[in-house]
Amino acid sequence: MRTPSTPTPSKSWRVAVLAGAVALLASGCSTDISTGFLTSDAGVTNKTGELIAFWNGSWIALLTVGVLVWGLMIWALIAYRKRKDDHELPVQLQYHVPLELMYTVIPIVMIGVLFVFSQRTIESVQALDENPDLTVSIYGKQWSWDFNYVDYDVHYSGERVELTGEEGVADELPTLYLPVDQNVQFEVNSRDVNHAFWIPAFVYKKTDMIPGRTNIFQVTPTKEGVYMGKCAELCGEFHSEMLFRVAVVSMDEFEKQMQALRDAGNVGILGDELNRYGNETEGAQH
Ligand SMILES: [Cu+2]
Repeated sequence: MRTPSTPTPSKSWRVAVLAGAVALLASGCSTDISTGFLTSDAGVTNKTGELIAFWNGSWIALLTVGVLVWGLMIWALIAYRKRKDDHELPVQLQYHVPLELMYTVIPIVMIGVLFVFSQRTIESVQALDENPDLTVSIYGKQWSWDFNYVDYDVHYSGERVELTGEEGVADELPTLYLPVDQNVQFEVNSRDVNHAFWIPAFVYKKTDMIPGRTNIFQVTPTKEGVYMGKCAELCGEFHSEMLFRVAVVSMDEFEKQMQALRDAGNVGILGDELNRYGNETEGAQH
């Protein structure tokens, strides 16, 4: 019961909450329905197109089923509610074989369809070409990244960037350079604890970085630009600052960057010898 002294939420308060929610949604998601509200587009890599198509197909199918099921539930609640003076049990339907077959077979078919599409997409996205154009070996470490450009025998060793909230900090993030339209093999590893290598705009996140184990995937970036990358596995105190940037650049620019690393003396590969536990087998057991 509401006493007169209890303030009721005013209309403006409700409008403010609604406006806030809309602003949050608008800033957090792309508003483009064709990408399924993902902050990417089909042209970013050779694989984003099929991943976005799979995502869109899945959520549209699932939402359709959801709306149908919720609709039927609400309809049944209303149509078959208990009426006044109605004290009879409704018609009982246990051991109704056709009905039970229906609600067993339909979900199996639905899961089967999702399974086939998932499997097809996974196989295609994880396919490895025997001769990638470029190999980068990447180590996650508390709380930054080492990038090795294996074919060029140069490396870049990142350091954690403190997020102070001031402008310009993003420019200091470790940057992974990738040449556009080249099939890149990523070999990811960890120096200490589990991390995960994630470039959200590439719409692909399978690559856990596990000490003592090399995970491999390939992707061809097809659109020049700067993308954000991050660690996607809670890995300790400064996990949130384990960030990097990915610059997809022309081949000319890429070669220039490789030369710059060589000129800076960053020759050679930073391998397992820098892992916290010395060698990878030992590291895996900690
Ligand atoms: Cu991490």
